[in-house]
Formats: sequence, structure tokens, C-alpha cells
Amino acid sequence: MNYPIRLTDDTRTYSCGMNLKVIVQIPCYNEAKTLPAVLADIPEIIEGVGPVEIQVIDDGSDDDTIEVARRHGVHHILQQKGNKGLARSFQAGIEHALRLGADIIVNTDGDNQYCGRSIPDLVRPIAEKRADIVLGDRRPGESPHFSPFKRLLQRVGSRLVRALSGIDASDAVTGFRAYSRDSALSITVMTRFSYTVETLIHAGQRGLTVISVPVETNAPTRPSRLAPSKRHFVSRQVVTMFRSCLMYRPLRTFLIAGIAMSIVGLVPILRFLWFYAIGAGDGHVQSLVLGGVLLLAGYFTVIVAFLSDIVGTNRKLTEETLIRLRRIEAERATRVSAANAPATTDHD
Ligand SMILES: Nc1nc2c(ncn2[C@@H]2O[C@H](COP(=O)(O)OP(=O)(O)O)[C@@H](O)[C@H]2O)c(=O)[nH]1
Ligand SMILES: [Mg+2]
Repeated sequence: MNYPIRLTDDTRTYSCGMNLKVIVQIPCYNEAKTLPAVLADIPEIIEGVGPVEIQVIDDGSDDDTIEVARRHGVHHILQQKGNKGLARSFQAGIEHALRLGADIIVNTDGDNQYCGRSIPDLVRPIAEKRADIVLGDRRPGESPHFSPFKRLLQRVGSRLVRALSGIDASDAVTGFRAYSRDSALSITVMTRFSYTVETLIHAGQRGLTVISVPVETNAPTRPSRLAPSKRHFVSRQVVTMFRSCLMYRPLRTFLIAGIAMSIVGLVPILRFLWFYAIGAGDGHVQSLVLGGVLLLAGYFTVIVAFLSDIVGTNRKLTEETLIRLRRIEAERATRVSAANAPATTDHD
């Protein structure tokens, strides 16, 4: 069934030039209260780019999220069976949008954290082929909606992401982003917790151009559900970064660990040798045992480094195959969906 889009603010309508298909996706878990405000703020058309379609991914909400989305004329509603978490919903949404023929996919939150009127700023650099991914930078250092502790976390997190991915992003965990079709085709979210950091590290590894543009944010409508406490947020990001290191830089990660262990192991061995040389070796055998164990552990970790590099090369080849397969599938599905009605409700 086709639901007409109802917009309340005429200033959000623009004249159209390029005719690219922009899909704004909103992963939602119980967002019936705030969804109308999010939808009302999304432009219908972006000047010089093309029309905007909206896709809501409902992750087994218990409230009226789906009903609200239907009433407000959302073009595409993707229903997950049960609550699968944000990362899986995000990935399902990206794949669905690609099958619908999206040229640019924008992700925003269902809690009305981000201002829909910033969407054209995210989309334009991709339409003009200046970027593959555009991050909506909330300027955490200045935003009144961030506590001093959250600002500090953002700064540390962004530095770490820069070290891992080579991408300079002052707001690495922003969920407000735009992806070109090609960059979306290459997204495979592996970790369950934080797709935001993982997709950035992945983008850096693939050599994609990622830029940040400043965006407006609204005052919080409720506490964060994804990071109910600071400890939870920090541990989630640390686990994601650690797993990303193992996944995308296995040689370097294991080699550094192996060499560090070997160097630490050499210290007690040299200590023992010193005592042995001056004739006081008795009573220092423990140093030799400890050093030997660490040296051996370091040696095996170096072997693991080379093995994981081979596994990593295979992962890259598999990834290339997956991307090509996705491209073929998405293009075929786009042709089929173009022949069908534009409004859809799909199940995963
Ligand atoms: N799919 C899915 N989305 C969720 C879940 N929890 C939160 N979200 C959505 O993820 C987005 C961000 O959630 P939010 O609580 O605002 O977290 P924050 O902005 O990152 O602090 C919102 O659109 C939520 O509806 C979940 O369990 N599954
Ligand atoms: Mg939010």
C-alpha cells in the first residue's frame, strides 16, 4: 500500500536536479513517541540531489512504532522478528535500502536526537562525489547536550579510532551518517555492540573517503538506551576496538603482542645469566623459568601473527566476493522493486 508523505513544514521542500535516490533509514526500538517529530523534520526532496524516501526498521517494538510509521506515510517498513539489536537492524536496513535502489543511504536515530534539516548537508558531499561516507559531527567539544565526562570520552575514543583507521573524526560514534551506494555495499557489521566505530575502522581499511560535517542536535528526549551507563559505553567501545584490531590488523596486533612478550621474557633470563656469570646462579632458576615461559609465549604469538595474516588475506578475498555478490543481488532486486509498488512492509 502506498502511504502519502505528510510534511508539516513547507520550507523543507526543494527543487530537484540530479535525481539520485536518497533513503533515510531509522532503526527503531519503541520510538512511537518521538518518531512523528523525526519524520516531520526529514526533507521530501533535496535540492540538486533527488527525492527522499524513508525506511523504518522496527526491531520488535512493543509499542505502536509500526502504526505511527504507517500513519505518517513512511515509504518502507522493515520488521525484524523480535529484538535483534541495533547493529543487526542497521545491517538489515542497509541491505534492504540497496535492494530498493538507494544511491545514498542516511542513517538517523528514532529518538529525535539529530535534526532532519541537516540531512542535505550529509548527502551533498556524496552526490558531488567528494566523499564515500559523511559523518554528522555533533561537535562534542562544544555541544551543551554532552557532559564533561562524555566530552572526554568522545575525545579519547576519536583519537583511538584515528589511530586504528587513519580517519580523522571528532565524533566517531555519531549515528547520523550518509553512505554512498558503493560504501554501503561494502558494509558488513561483525560486532554486536557498536557498528559506528566498526564501520569507520572498516572504511579506513578500505581506503574510503570519510568526511565530517557539522550538524545540529536536539535536546535529549530520553536517556540513551544503547549506553545506559558510562561504564557500559566505555567497555562496549573498548571491546569493539579490540575486536576490530584483531579483525582488520591481525599481523600488527599479534606481532606487537608477541615481540612485547619476548622482550619482557628476556629480562628475567638476562638477570639469571648475570647471576650465573658472577657465580651466583643458584637460587635464581625461577627467573629462568619465568623468562622461558614468556619467551615461548611470545614466540607462539609471533607465529599466530603470521597465521592470522594469512587468515586475514582470505577474509579480504571473501569480502570482495561478498561485495560483488551483494552488488549483483541488489541490482537484480532493484529492477524487480522498480516494477512493483513503491511502498513496502518487509520481514527479515
Ligand atoms: N534496532 C534496534 N534499535 C535500537 C535498539 N535500542 C535502541 N535502538 C535505536 O538506536 C537508536 C539510538 O538509540 P539511543 O538510545 O538514542 O542511543 P544513543 O543515541 O546512541 O545514545 C535509536 O533510533 C533507537 O531506537 C535495539 O535494541 N534495536
Ligand atoms: Mg539517541
